[in-house]
Amino acid sequence: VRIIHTSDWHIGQTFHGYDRYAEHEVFLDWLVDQLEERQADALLVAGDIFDQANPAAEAQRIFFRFLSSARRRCPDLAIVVVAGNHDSPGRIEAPNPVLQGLDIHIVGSTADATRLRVPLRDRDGVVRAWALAMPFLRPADLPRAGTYPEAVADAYRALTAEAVAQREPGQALIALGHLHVQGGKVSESSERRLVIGGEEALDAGTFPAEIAYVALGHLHLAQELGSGRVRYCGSPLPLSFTEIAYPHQVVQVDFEGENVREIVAIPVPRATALMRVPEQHASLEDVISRLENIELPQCPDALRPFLEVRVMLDRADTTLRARVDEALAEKPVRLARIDVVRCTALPDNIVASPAPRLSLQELSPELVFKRLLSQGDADEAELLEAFSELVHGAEEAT
Ligand SMILES: [Mn+2]
Repeated sequence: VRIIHTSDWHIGQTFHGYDRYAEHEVFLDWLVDQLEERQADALLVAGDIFDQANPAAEAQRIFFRFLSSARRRCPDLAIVVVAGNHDSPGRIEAPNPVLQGLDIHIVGSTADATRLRVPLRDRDGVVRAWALAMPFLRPADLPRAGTYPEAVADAYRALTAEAVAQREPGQALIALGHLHVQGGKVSESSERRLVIGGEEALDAGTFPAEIAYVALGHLHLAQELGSGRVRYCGSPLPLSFTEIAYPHQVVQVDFEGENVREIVAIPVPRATALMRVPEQHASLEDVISRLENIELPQCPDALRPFLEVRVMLDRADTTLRARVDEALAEKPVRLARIDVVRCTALPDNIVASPAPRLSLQELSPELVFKRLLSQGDADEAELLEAFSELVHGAEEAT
């Protein structure tokens, strides 16, 4: 069988005040083309379908339009979707009564264990593999004893044991997951942490050997761990300026019997460019002249490039925003943010090195809480865990 592995769509993401619906539509149209051309047997989506637990109507419309179009154009395709830490388990499962008969499987929680094993069929309708559809596991859903990674590893062991008992010889086991594997490269400003105040990363070796391929989501950089068997496909769109250089892709995996035959990365065309001008922070005069001379092709408003302007100032400058706006007035670009670093006057023989400062959007509630905690002498681990539960609770309620 042939599967396409993708994750971390974050439909509904607001990017520095701009929506990204048009970009998501371009990506999902492209994805349906790929599924059809490549004659994929299954699409596996490893979490963070939506950016928020309570996605806007337009975000949901885009998702359902995709499901409908994929179903129409690829009648034999199985679609398996698991919830990520951004998704609400209950909300994402709500349409299941309608989707059940359509070979579309959305798994938000582990409440119904029978839904965690999905048969994947080849073109002739023969079951060739099983998807182990493990959603993001919330700390509150796991046994209190032991650490978070231990509890998650136990859940995978139990699910794999059931699948091994159930499968016919020659059928591959393919696990999904939305979690953090040790050694994975993180993108600090856009991945919301899974567990606060404790160890959250799993060892790549904890996935049982019977699993041929582990299709992961959560980390936004495409990367493989554990000799290629354990893989993050990465997000299809850059979700922050720190992800500009990522090779955004979906992953095609072919299986022969119980094993992987071939893995191919398929680059995702970028509908909207993310630009940093200049590459390195520069003085305001320098920056303004570069902005005035920027050449950009015309394109639809909703797909105009996002721009981060990088300025180094030695003192606050109240004209900054107005001058940047003026320089960009006629340009087909969307100003996303102005990143300012301060250089204080230093003796000539010392080179000023700008300290990066976090913007309000990059600060998470957990980070603020952690910083405040570090000023006192309270028991950090316990308070962080309690705070994390409150934050998760609040996110689900909104
Ligand atoms: Mn994500």
